[in-house]
Amino acid sequence: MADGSPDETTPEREWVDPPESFVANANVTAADRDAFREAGWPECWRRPADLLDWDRGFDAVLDDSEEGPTRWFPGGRLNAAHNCVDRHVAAGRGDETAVAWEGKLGESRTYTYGELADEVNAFAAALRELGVEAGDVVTLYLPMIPELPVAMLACARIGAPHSVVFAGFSADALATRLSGADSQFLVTCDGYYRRGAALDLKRRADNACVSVDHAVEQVVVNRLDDERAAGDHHVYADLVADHEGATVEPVAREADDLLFLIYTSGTTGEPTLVRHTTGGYLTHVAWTGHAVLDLGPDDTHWCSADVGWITGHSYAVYGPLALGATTVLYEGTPDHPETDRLWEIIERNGVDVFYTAPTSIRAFMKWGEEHPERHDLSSLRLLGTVGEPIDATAWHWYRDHVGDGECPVVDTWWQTETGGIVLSTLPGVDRMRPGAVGKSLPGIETAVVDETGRRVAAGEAGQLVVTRPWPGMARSLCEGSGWGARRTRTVEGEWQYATGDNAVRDEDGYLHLLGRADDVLKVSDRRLSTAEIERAIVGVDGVAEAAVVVGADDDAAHRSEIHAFVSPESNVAGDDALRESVGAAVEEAIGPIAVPDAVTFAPSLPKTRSGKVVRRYLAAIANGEDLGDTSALRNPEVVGELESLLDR
Ligand code: 6R9
Repeated sequence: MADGSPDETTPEREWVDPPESFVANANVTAADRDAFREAGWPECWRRPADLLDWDRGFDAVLDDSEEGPTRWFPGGRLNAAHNCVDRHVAAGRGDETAVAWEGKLGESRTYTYGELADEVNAFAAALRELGVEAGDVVTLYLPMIPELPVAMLACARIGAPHSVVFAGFSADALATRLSGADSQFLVTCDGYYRRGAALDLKRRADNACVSVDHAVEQVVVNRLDDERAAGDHHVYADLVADHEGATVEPVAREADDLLFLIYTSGTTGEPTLVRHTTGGYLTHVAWTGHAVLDLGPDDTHWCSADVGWITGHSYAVYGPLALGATTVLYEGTPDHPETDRLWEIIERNGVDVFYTAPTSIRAFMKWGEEHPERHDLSSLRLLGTVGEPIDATAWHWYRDHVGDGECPVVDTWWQTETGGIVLSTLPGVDRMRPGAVGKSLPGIETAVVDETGRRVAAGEAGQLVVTRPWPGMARSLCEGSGWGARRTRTVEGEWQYATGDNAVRDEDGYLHLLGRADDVLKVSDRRLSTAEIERAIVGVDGVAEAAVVVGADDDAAHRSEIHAFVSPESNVAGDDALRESVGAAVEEAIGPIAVPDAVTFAPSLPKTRSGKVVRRYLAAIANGEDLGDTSALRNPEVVGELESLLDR
């Protein structure tokens, strides 16, 4: 398995080589990588852009002149739905499967590229008739059902940016996103199943709409039943039936016209709006789908992330469909009805490439290797992970028990803001190092820097920055320097985007990610902000202060635990009633995914002399880790009190 000289087999210096059979057939070879390097930045991005059909060729790869924003592929025009659907039908692939859906109740449904084209056209025609014009934002509040990618592509077809809101978010969270995007159209559904229970999504959507200042037109997909509930909304199935056979000419968009908006969690209490462009984003996800996930038209790809998050946008929808692959969409949870549900789906669909999060892999490990081993997973030829660091033990387990000890594993680092993968190994070119993500992809440059933006030495920790624009970059990052929300700056003439992640580069140049440097929480593969959760908690009567941190994995919830430290007002008891109010407030403001798994009431929270809560200590306390030196705190005694409260 690990080869090379003996010192290379110690855990930190371990190398694992991809199998020769994979290398021989990989989409991107060492020669391709060299050609990419020789072309130089930004010209090297011309070839990835050639993976797409352009209605008008671009005049230049990049315009990063001093005046105005950075623009990728200026002058180019294209349509994302044409690229993800029409061109595959035109190439005679209309009968091949585009979307393979696996429903919560064991039902399955497939859409060929031809069927996808028909429904996308029909729904695009319906949206137009409802008054949606190019540039109007359409909010999609839908669970993992095929109507979600259909609606995304229908929006793309008519040039209306979509804004997908994760179906697990609350009415309040949806309302904030509808208002923030000034979105007057909402596609939702009557409800969906989660852990055996039917959830009423429509009621949440209605509650959100009444608290938005402008009128919102609703389209409702019937997921739970076909009784067309009367109401002041349109029924998706009726709209599609009424427009059956319609053809809507795809609108040619400028390369930097918006394809979609997506809200993510930043360091403030407000959700951060991230906007992605049509040409740059689609180039980036198609290219990384081709080069890193090694996808092509013959592949069945399964990215297990929910389409409500960026990973699902890029690698469950746009990337695989732009490449003409089959994408698997799964509505359920990995342990329902049995803990081998995923392996059963992989076996039945002959999945070639599986892309999931370390948190899921850790759950699979706990459930036991007998589950994957009971299934024939020989169709798999590449595995990927994303969302948080994966340690070497989980990496090996994944490769040994899911990948039969053979499949290359790509650990891919990226963010909502980067649009697509930024750091990874190229599976047919690079050696892998379990526990490290690899290097920047060709055409992308990164560095690890100190607070002043200067590079630190190998082995030293610092913040990961990207030092040159890349096609998938969010629009706000294109709009000039601004160290605030945009997190871009110029250091000694060099442009830098600060990722908010700490990292260390080893002596072989491989990057090891150390977690967030800011107050963004990665609760497994979901991104939340401490400020957003804390604001909801502090809003509860009787709460003086609160701080939240991420703890160990909670198997039942398929994610890491959120641990809240709450300090009640002096005359208020920290009891179960208050604990319940805290949970309810977070559920209402954000949704069940952000509700703390543990609440510890504390007389006060550890603070610096300037009064800032030090979450690092709280995380160490929650996880039973060593605290180190606490003498810089204004109130070091509180740490001892907290530890005794947690019985340590
Ligand atoms: C794609 C996605 C972004 C944050 C990012 C980092 C963490 C993602 C990672 C990883 C270590 C990896 N992250 N991939 N950390 N290794 N391979 O997850 O986007 O939801 O915006 O989160 O996720 O902390 O900054 P997003």
